[in-house]
This record gives sequence, C-alpha cells and structure tokens, in this order.
Amino acid sequence: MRFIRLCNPAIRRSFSTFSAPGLFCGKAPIVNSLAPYNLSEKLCDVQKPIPVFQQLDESSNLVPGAEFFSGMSDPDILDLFRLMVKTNVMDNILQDIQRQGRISFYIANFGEEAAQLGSISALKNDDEVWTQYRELGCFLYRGLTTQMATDQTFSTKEEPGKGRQMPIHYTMIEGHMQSVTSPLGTKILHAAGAGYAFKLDKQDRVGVVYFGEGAASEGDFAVGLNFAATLGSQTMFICRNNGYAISTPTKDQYAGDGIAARALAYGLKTIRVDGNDVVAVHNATKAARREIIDSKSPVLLELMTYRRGHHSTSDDSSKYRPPGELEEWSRPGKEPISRFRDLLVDKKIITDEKYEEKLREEFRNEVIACIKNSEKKLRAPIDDCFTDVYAEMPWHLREQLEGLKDHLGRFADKYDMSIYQK
Ligand SMILES: Cc1ncc(C[n+]2csc(CCOP(=O)(O)OP(=O)(O)O)c2C)c(N)n1
Ligand SMILES: [Mg+2]
Repeated sequence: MRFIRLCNPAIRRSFSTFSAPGLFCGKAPIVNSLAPYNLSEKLCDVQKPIPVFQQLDESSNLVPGAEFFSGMSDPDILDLFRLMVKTNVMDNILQDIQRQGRISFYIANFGEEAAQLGSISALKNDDEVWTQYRELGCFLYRGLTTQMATDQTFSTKEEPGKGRQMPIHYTMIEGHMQSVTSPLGTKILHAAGAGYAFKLDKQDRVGVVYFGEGAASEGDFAVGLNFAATLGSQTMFICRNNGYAISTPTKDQYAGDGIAARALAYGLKTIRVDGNDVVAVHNATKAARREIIDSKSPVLLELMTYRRGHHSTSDDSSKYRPPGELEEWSRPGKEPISRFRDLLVDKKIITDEKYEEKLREEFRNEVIACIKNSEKKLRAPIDDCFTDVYAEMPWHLREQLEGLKDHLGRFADKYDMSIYQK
C-alpha cells in the first residue's frame, strides 16, 4: 500500500529549487507563475481530492487483488461480523430503555460498526487505545462483556468507573482500553504522548486514538499531530468522519479536503478509507500499523462513514438531516453490516440463511438478561463521586459532599436512597 504525500505535478515539473530549513525535505521547487496555485479555486480543488481506499464494493464484491483478512481463520472473521451485529443489537435495546427512563443517557453506533471492528481487529492486543464515545464495538472486541456494559450504563457498584460517569463511558484497563471521557480532543494528546513513550522504550506497541471529524476542530488535534509527526510517535490517529458533529454537518465544520489533508500538512502519512467497508478498514489499519512500527512515525486514517443514528438520546436528528440522506446510507450494501454479511454468504462462511436473524435473537436475550441483573444491583455509593482524586479529600470536596448529603437528607422523600450502596 502506498501512503499519500503531497505532490502537485505542476510543481514537480519545474527545475530549480529553493532551499530553506523550514521546508519539507529542506527544499522546494521554484515556479514563476501563479498558475499551479489556481487561487480562484479552493485548496481541495487545486490538489486532487485524496482518494478513498475500498476493497469491498457496495454489491459485496471484493475488488480484484483485495486481501481478505489474511492470517485470520474463518471463525475469527465470522466473529467480527457477530460483534458488528452485537453492537447493533445492544444499541437498539439500550437506546430503547433510555426512552423508558431506565437509564439516563445513551450514544448509539448505528452505521459505524465496520469502522470500529475493521480497525480494532488489525491492532495488537496491547496497543493502548483511547476512544471518543462512539466505539462500543472496539470495547466488545477487546473483551467488554454485555454484563460489564449494562453495569456501566446503570452505574452499578460493580462497574470499574464507580458510577462517576454518564452511561457509555466505559473503562477497561485490562483490555488496554482507556476510559471514555467526553471532552473532545483531549485523548489525541494522550495517544501522541504514549506513542512517543513506546518509541523511546523500543516497544512493539502503538498508541491509538479514535475521534470524530468534529473533534478534529479542537486545538488539541493540531497540537497532537504536530507533536507526533515532529517527534516520531508510534501513534495511529483514527478519525471517524461520520458527516456530523451533533447537528453540524461537515460542510459547516471545514472547507478543506476533510481531515486526511490536514495530516499531510503536519507531515504525517495518511490513508482515507471507505469506513463502511470492513475489509478496507482492516487492511488499511494493518498497513498503517506496520508503517508506524517500521518507520517510527505516526499515520492518520480517515474513515469515511455515516452516523445513521441521532447524536445521542439528547438529540433529534430528524430536525436537521436533509431528506433522503439517511435512506441512502441505510441502503443494503451501503450500510456496513449487510455489505459484510453478503460477502460472508458468498464465501460460505455463513451457510444458514437465518443466521443473522438467530444471532440477533441470541444477543437480544443476552442483553435483556444482563439489563435485568444490572437493575437489581446496588448503584455505586454516593461518596465515590468525591474520592480517589486526592490522597486526602481537600476542604472544597468535603464541603460539596456534605452539601449533597444535607440536600439528600432534607429531600429524603424525593430520592430512593435504598438503591445506592452505603
Ligand atoms: C471540548 C468539547 N467541546 C464540546 C463538546 C460538546 N460535544 C459533545 S459531542 C460533540 C460533537 C462531536 O462530533 P464528532 O467529533 O464528529 O464525533 P461524533 O459525535 O460524530 O462521533 C460536541 C460538540 C465536548 N464534549 N467537548
Ligand atoms: Mg462526527
């Protein structure tokens, strides 16, 4: 696989060069005309748009020469499909129970299942991963059980985050999955730093960060990419470009050629991928990982996908989506689960025509059983909101804790405190 470098053929044709230490490779061609810059056009029109890497087309046919999960057994390949379906089943049920008032909040992953499973399956199991919040499939791949997921969404006393965060903010240190935290962009820096540490320690490990195209507007994105490119961090930046940042469509988010073009500007290598094609996402991630370790330099992947659901349960996307757009991206073959399923049928890895239907039923029963369990468990103790940050609780936290307890005491008839562990 070739990685993209900025190259304008019009500039390449010239003979003499300009030298300065601040230039890419220390020199640049000299041109005597403004023609290559074509200032009447936008930058993304001057350069050809960065191409989109695809292996599995929308009719579920592998393109000639496509690599099909080399080194993976049929059961492992099928497992990717199972986890894509499981993500989808969990999303449907957990979103529904939020509507019933049984959990406070939920973020679904509809449409992004291939982007998640295709990439996480091409990493090494001890690559350290920071997610944004829309990556349930990555957590499931790394071992998050259904019970762990429902315990987190119900803030039970058994969830490792101690009920401190909103639903879907999973934590799974043993799976090298760092805690989900909502402030956008902050984890880009963590992964850039971790990737640098892995290089210094000569480890065969990569720091990986998932984020949305909206988060790429944060200053942390610029800082993280520049740090990683300059110092040669073993970091993979995975941008899920799903068309929206809450209600803001990409056309109101940026005017350039997506996020991949920015990677080039910071001196990173980049691959833009059809994010609904699980085979392409897997192959691109594998190639990117190899490149990061071999060249000791970061790579950015831009996964072009579509958020088929609302931003979260606090959002109603019917208010801002143009008519027909959702239907187009929900079409079988464009939508990632059906695209992969038809390939697996073709390859005879799935032979039962009712396989997906039965799988959905199996997962549905499992999720409902886990929800019932979580609902019966005590919630994490209230005090846990205030502990663990400092060795000794400082006065201002003590004051807040006492204030909360006073409030709960005065309005005891308004809260059911029996659900919390003492
Ligand atoms: C620093 C910061 N600013 C604003 C927000 C509010 N916010 C939460 S999600 C979101 C949109 C992010 O969009 P994107 O990065 O594209 O991810 P997506 O939701 O599409 O997966 C915003 C603005 C936040 N959480 N953190
Ligand atoms: Mg987005």
